[in-house]
Amino acid sequence: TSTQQDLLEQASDFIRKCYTELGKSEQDMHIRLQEIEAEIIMQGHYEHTSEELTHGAKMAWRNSNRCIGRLFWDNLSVFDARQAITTDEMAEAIWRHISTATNGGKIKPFITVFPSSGGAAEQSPRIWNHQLIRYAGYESGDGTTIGDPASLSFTKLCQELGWQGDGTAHDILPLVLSIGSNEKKWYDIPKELALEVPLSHPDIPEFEALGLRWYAVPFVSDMLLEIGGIRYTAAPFNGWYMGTEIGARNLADKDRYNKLPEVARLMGLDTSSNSTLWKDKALVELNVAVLHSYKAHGVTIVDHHTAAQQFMRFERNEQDSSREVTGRWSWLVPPLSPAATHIFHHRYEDRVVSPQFLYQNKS
Ligand code: HEM
Ligand code: NRG
Repeated sequence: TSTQQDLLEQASDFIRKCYTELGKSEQDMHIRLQEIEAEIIMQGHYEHTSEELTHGAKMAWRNSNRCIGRLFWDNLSVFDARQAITTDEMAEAIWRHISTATNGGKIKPFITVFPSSGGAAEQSPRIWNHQLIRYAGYESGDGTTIGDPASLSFTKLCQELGWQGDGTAHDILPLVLSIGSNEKKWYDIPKELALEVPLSHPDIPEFEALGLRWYAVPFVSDMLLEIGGIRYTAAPFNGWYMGTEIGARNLADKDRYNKLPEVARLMGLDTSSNSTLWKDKALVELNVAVLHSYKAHGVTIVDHHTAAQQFMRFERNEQDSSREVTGRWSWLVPPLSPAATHIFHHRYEDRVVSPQFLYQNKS
């Protein structure tokens, strides 16, 4: 059939690239391609070997146009959780991922890959959290928000499922899983797994009193991993934070924690006019506090200047390997001092290359 033909084409495109990169022989490649063709004809889909899965996931990271952290694409470790067929088994695999990747603060990039639907979308495993660890957001009576406004709708879903938060600004949301069309199940994240960093500033002692904190590791959990036409709907991954994600966006955006006014007040800045650049000054010190605190707690983090330099090394490596670097400028460029990085002064082609990470429907 035509869908089988499509799948075979995508599979063969992937196997050729993958086996060439891994230095395998023509013969190995042909044997494998025939095996895959037979599998597709017999069952409508095929299964990756663990070697293909691992290299495919690395390629997907390498092809992530919005990611500045791609220098380290070949250092991704893969947990193959394709045998997990219940949500309980998924949760177990996720606890292992969180604890191994967090590694006491010395963060290691990991991805856990759950079963692909095998063509039948009704069987797909899903993680409904945007990130495995994230703070809840609650609407209080007066129209203000407690916690993370970005989590408002997911927090409501959790409450409908029967979860109850403490109502603080830093309640860690539960893990919400489902398989196929079965009902969603929620799991409290074991407290000791979620490493967090309270924020302080190296030379503003009063900063600590703001009570700001953030979790150590970003585990993106709602994207689909596509390798050679096979779609993994649950494949949470993590690297470490770039400081600006927290200091220039999560804590600073007006529709997130909106902390610039409080930081400015603490610094004694004149906020009566835009032209005092009080927002810019507050942004810089907030970002200094983020980098300082993660470092002081032994939690891996990268500043945006270093990340941009690492990205430049990635671009050179790719050129040396005769691969084109694709990218999305508007995401690669850091939100703080963008023009101080080379990225600002370059152009990037935002072309889709497979294997890749894709957005998928949120309900
Ligand atoms: C996006 C940094 C590891 C895949 C991003 C963004 C940053 C970043 C700053 C933009 C996020 C935003 O603006 O919201 C890093 C750093 C890493 C790392 C410092 C450290 C190792 C990884 C890994 C993967 C990955 C391990 C996958 C295996 C992606 C993808 C996006 C992204 C798919 C786009 C996310 C979206 O569209 O929401 N990364 N990353 N990154 N990264 Fe990375
Ligand atoms: N901006 C989001 C996280 C997105 C992914 N960032 C990474 N990914 N660093 C935030 O929570 O601020 N990673 O895999 O390391």
